[in-house]
Amino acid sequence: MITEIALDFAQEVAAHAPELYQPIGVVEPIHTLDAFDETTLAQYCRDGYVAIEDAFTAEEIQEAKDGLNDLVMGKREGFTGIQFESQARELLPSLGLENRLDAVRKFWKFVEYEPRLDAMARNPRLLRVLELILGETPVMFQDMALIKPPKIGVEKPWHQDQAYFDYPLGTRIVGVWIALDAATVENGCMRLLPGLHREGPKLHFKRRDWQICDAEMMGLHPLAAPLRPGGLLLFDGLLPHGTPTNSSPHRRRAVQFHYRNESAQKTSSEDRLAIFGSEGKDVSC
Ligand SMILES: O=C(O)CCC(=O)C(=O)O
Repeated sequence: MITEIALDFAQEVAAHAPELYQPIGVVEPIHTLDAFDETTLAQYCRDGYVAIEDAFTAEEIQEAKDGLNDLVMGKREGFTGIQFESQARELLPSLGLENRLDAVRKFWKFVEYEPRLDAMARNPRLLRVLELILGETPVMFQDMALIKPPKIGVEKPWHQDQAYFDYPLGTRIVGVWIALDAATVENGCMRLLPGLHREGPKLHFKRRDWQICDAEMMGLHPLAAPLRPGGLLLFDGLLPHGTPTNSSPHRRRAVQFHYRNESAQKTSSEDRLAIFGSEGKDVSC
């Protein structure tokens, strides 16, 4: 059965300065999830991230893409977590149902509707690595996918993921970002700043998104994390990261899951904003 998808479009946002995402080098991935060991864990703790090639097979990646396609084609009754790119307003009517992914900005809360994406989040090889990092049973608490379609994919400004989550500082949070297409410097692969998670929380401002001030990030020296399809990036909830626009003709689909340690307790949004929020702190950006 096909259901009608509500057309929710993202707000239009200003362009970013290209030099905000100019990488000085690229990350060096390890090969396969099974290769993640104590040495890799030490590297993760020091740098705040680890990239892993060939974490998922070509079949698993195809299943995930098919899952996203079914979501945007309206094949999952009751699913509403889709936002389209603001620039897709004109494009969307001309796209057939099967090409609608090329207009999507983001999906969220899909695992309960799409078993193939749920299976990805519960992959045992991935959960073994997460348990090593978290020191406890991992609990997935957020599922999301930023699609960054060709030509119109917008920026995700520099931020720390923990600024979005109501968990107190000290909670172990790991983001898992999985490439479904080749993620390249040109089509908007991840940029990150190795080791900066150890500097702790940074103030976030409402600008093009809930983000770290451009002035604070300008002139720093990010690495880019190009990945083949099936590669993934694991990163700490306090690691500053972001992605530029995709003005290339190539797709850059990805899904991400966030995990916490099982015993973590929630905090309030007020407590989170007292740490990460800029409001009332007499600072400008
Ligand atoms: O997929 C992207 O472009 C960025 C994702 C990201 O950094 C996030 O949502 O935290």
